Amino acid sequence: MTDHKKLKAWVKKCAALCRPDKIVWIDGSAAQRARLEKESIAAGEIHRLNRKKLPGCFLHRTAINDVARTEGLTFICTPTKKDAGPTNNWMAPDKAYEKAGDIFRGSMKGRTMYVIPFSMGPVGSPFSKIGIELTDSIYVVLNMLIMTRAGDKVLKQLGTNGEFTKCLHSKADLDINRRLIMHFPQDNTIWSVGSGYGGNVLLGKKCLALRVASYQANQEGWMAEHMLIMGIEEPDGRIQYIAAAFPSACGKTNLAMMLPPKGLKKKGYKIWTVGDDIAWMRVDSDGRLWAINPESGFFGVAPGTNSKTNPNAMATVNRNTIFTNVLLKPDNTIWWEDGDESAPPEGIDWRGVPWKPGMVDDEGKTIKGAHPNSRFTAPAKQCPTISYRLEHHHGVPISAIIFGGRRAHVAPLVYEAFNWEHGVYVGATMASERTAAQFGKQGEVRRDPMAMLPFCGYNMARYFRHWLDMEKKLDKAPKIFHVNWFRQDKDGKFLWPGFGENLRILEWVLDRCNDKAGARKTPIGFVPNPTDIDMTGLKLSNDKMRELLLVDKKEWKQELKGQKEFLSRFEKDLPQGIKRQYLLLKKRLGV
Ligand code: OXD
Ligand code: MN
Repeated sequence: MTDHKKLKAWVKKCAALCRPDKIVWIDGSAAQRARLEKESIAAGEIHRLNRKKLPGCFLHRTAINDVARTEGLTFICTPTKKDAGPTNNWMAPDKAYEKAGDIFRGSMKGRTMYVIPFSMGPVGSPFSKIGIELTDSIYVVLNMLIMTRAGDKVLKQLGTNGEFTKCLHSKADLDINRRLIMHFPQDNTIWSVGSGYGGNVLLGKKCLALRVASYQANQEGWMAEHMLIMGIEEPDGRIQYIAAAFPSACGKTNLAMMLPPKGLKKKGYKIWTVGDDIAWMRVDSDGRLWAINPESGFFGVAPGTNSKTNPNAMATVNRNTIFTNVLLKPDNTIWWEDGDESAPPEGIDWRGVPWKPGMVDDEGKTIKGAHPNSRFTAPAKQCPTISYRLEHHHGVPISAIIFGGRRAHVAPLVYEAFNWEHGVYVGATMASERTAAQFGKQGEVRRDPMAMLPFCGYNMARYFRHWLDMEKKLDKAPKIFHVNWFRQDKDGKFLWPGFGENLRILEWVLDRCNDKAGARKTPIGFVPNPTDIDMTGLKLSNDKMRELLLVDKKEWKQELKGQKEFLSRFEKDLPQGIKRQYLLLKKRLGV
């Protein structure tokens, strides 16, 4: 097992609190995984899917009230409220340990506690971090085995006194009133209790790789970001990498795995997927920003994923995948809305209830077969476009950073920030319409700086300052862009086809980085002229293109008000650079 005294003492302490019947250390072997799968099937926690059509695949259903991240129950437990900042829920550490401790107490009686040693990032990379998750859920173990590098090799790397994040999880009784997701960045500790939903319980992901890591990154001078990483290879073999931040369920997975559109195919581009959700970035000895994807799997949204929107994801999830909250078909395969097939005549819905297409609830609303936030957990290495550099300890150099949101209006298809400081302002003020990945009213516009609003483990004003400060460390800072694939016309129709066609915009982005493409200067940044984007093989009227690239001063003056209101939440802590950029934008808009 391990000779790490602190680790053993901590496991013992947690066991004394949770009182499991048994403790099992996860070794990462196929044999142990197979045993756990059997046990989990017997307990009714997972269901084995059609072995022929979906080999190695399982279905899991969460509790009905446990289908998305619960931001209202997620806390940053720093010594002072100010350390957590105005955008986080805060609880004093003592109180948080006590409150969650009451729920953890005895919660694992009659259950097994699994000890999962996991590495975020390739095992042994100087940029990786090790965590140990204790959990009473085999579903969590099986997911962690996909999403992280886990098992004995990590313990070996940890040695006898290596640092690790202490992650404690118990389903407890899955009662929403006894559910808490607590982060103690100063203690390098995460406590999650009362939930079984991925984002709340796969503690390496949002909790460690974003909330705790963002705090550590600020201390240590690097960046932990909610970003996909992808490579774009030109026919001469040169690959340039971009990192892009979009709020949850805004298409990061689709973009990271895109196929070049027909019209651009002859240019010979190839896309490489490095990551679809999280980027850890730091300045390397060449003065450039380098990124690793700390994960080894994808935890993607199923509905809307199909052979048109994301053929590579479809090819990834046809084996060794855990599906959560999708519809079960009579042939023991699965289905979700806006997938490849039309609805089956019958099935068992995500709640475990018999389902037929067109069924409505008491209010007359269509009952979905799969939950809108239903997910697949799939090994990254199964993705046909996975980059060989996923396992490289140094990761990939980043040429451009892209921010994006889901905005029906205001934000043009793409624009480039004037400089790093302006780019940080663009990221700090970005906004998006709410999706199914969060509880709350869908469609509502919320400011989501750098797509990190729910994931920043410390005061966001300080996070902005950290972003601004990174420029000083960089000899060659990536250029910063903003995209919006979701702009609509007057009738509410999307103007841009999206998906593979987005490569046309990435091409412009990279051409701008290489001083090869034109643009016009607008008050909000450099915007391409319609002729600056290669539209070969894509029919889109000039009017549509003009509308997509429009910067409407009236709308932007309104937008400026929203930005000001949001930024005012940070009061005196707002860094000078952000204030300056606000004033410059105001001036450029003639306000
Ligand atoms: C995710 C999310 O699951 O952002 O990646 O919610
Ligand atoms: Mn995410």
